[in-house]
Formats: sequence, structure tokens, C-alpha cells
Amino acid sequence: MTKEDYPLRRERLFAAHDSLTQRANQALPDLNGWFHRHKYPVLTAAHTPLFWRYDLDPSTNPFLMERLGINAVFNVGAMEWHGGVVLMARVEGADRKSFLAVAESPNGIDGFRFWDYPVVMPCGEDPETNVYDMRLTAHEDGWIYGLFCAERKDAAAAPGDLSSAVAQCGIARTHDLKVWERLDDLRTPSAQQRNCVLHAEFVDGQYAFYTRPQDSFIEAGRGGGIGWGLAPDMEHAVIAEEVILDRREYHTINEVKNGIGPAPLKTPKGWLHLAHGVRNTAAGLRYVLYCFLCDLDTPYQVIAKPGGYFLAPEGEERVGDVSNVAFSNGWVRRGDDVLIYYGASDTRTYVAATTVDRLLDYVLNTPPDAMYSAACVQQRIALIRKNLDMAKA
Ligand code: M1P
Repeated sequence: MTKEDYPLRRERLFAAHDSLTQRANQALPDLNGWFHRHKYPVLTAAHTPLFWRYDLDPSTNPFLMERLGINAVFNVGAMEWHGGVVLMARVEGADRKSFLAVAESPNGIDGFRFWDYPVVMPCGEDPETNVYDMRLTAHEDGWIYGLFCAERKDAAAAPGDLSSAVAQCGIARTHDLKVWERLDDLRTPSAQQRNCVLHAEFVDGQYAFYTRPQDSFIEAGRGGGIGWGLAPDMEHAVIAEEVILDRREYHTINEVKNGIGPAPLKTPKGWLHLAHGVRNTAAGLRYVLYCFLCDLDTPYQVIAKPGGYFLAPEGEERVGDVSNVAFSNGWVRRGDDVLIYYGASDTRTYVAATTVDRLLDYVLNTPPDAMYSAACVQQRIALIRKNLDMAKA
């Protein structure tokens, strides 16, 4: 590139970035009545500001090269913010390390722009190697809490094993999403934790957590599913007793693993949950989203749970660094509308839209998993018979 080419290349880079971040999204037709997708991802690596990636000084970067690449933007926490929507994104650098950063949009569907600086998350004397998947909870105590995975190399790993890691639940709080106070990591009876979420209200005067006990970094092992526990304080949160709220089951969408998505929505009929379930296939793990409803007064009791998945990765969502993954840790209620943000294949972020009424109808009227083929046939025959009888009448 000659010196003369520099201004043109710079102009093209900025024009392409502007056209991406200003592109209007398009609602896609709703296929099952549960939600509708939108055509374009709301956040990708290319949405990150150019000044995060390029040295824009021609004297030190005459070729206008990227200096610090971004690999992916996915698995976002979400909340309403001054009438708009903010996403707390997992941004993964080309160096594989993730960090957290806020992007804001007036309508939650398109026009997301990152704040100038990523989140500076305080860390202690033993800094984690990787932080990701923050769930945001505006708690009734007045703080906004962010619970996230804090990952470190396993100190007990055998020599030469550079993959074994330990996942724990990091906790921080803020009032403005800019200045964060780091609290102790959550302590539970389980060896490791990921996908932990803070409930927005006190339960029995204590802080209530959704957990995901796991034996090792990847395997849930004896961890039976999504857990629940109470802690008397947040500065040094300790859960003494962890109970399983939504159990993993053989030959279902969550036989291998599951985990709560965002903090549940409070509705007149119960606490509405979005979670992810993981099953095995010959092609590897498949991550899908599912929903269930918990009792308002006893939020650790599931009162309705449809069989099967609510949202599975489709089309280009299925392709990425970890293919066949739909993962959500953020949704936003705006009146009756609900915007669901989901990471696609650990690479980019999409939004689907629905309403509280639709979600309640879905969880209350979709039949549960019948658990074996013969019972599934009977379940389907009941539906077919009802429809055919009605058509004859
Ligand atoms: O790679 C798929 C997902 O794997 C993990 O989720 P889980 O602990 O349920 O397996 C997380 O690392 C998540 O970020 C990732 O999307």
C-alpha cells in the first residue's frame, strides 16, 4: 500500500463499519407462534469499534493494519437502560481471551454501538485467565449485579495438561455499568460452577442463586442439573445447601448439561425461565434453549415445563467456532414485549422477539416431555384426534 492509498483504505474501513452498525434489522416471519427471529445478528466481531482494533496513527501504522483482532461477540447479558437496551457482551479477542463490554441501542433490535471502553473488571491477587457470560440482575437491594464465569488454569492439572481449567462464579456489582465493585466469588458445595444467576428478589430474607454444579470444567458429571441455593450476604456469598431445581434427564434436550439463561421474568403466573440444554450427537454437542415456569412464592419449584426445545440454532446460526450452539444469558421485557438475545455457535449474537403472553401460553399449554417413544405417539395421537374430530364436526 502506498502512502496515497492510506486515506482511501481508512475511508473504506469506516464506511463499511458505519453501514454495518447502522443497518436496519428485519423481522422474519414467525413460524411456530412462539417468537420471531430477526435476519441480521445484532452484534458480531465486526461491530466492535475500529479504534479497538486498529492503530489509527499513520506514522505508527502506515499499512493501516489491525493490531488487536476480535474473534467473536456472543452470549450477552441484557437490561433496559434509560429507555433503550444495553447488552453486556462477551467479546473474544483473537488471542482467545474474553472480556466484557457494553453495547447500547435505542430499540434493542438494531443500531447497537459499543461504549468507548470495555468493562474494567477488578480482579484479585489470583486473576482469572478468562471472564465471560455475564448475567445482569437489578436486585431489589438497589445494586445491579453481574454474575459471570471466572476461569483459571487447574493448578492440580498433570504436567503437560494445558487444557484443564476451573470455572467459578465471579460476582461484581455496579450502579452505572462502568464502575464495578468485585465481590468474593460464589462458594458452593460443588467443585466448579458456571451459568450462575442471581434472583432479583430476596427469598426468606436471603440472596437467592440459580447455580449449575459441575464436577469438572466441561463435564457436569454428578451435578444433576440446574441448582438453587440461598446466601445470607453478597460480599462473601456462600451457599451451604444446593438443591436441584431442574434435573437433567436421559435422552432429552438436556441430558448432558443445562444452565439457566438470564434471571427469570416475574409474571402473574410465575417466574418465567429461559435456559439452555445440551445433548450429545455423533457430530458433537448440540445446545438449544428451553423454557419453564416456577412458582411465585417458592421459586425453586417448577410448575410447568414444555417438552423439547423452544429455540434451536438454525441456518447460519449453526455455524461458528463451536457449531450447533444456541445460548442465551440475556433478555429484556419492554411492556408486554420480550427481546431474547442469543449467542449463535459462540460467534455472533441474534435477537428474537415475543411477548409475555405468548411465553406463558407456550409454557402452560405445550405438553411436557412424554419421556419415551410410545408415550410420545399417544401424545401426538391425542392432538391429531382432537383436530380431525373438530374438522369433522
Ligand atoms: O461452547 C458452548 C458453551 O459452553 C459453555 O456452556 P456450558 O457450561 O453449559 O457447557 C459456556 O462456555 C458457554 O459460554 C458456551 O457458549
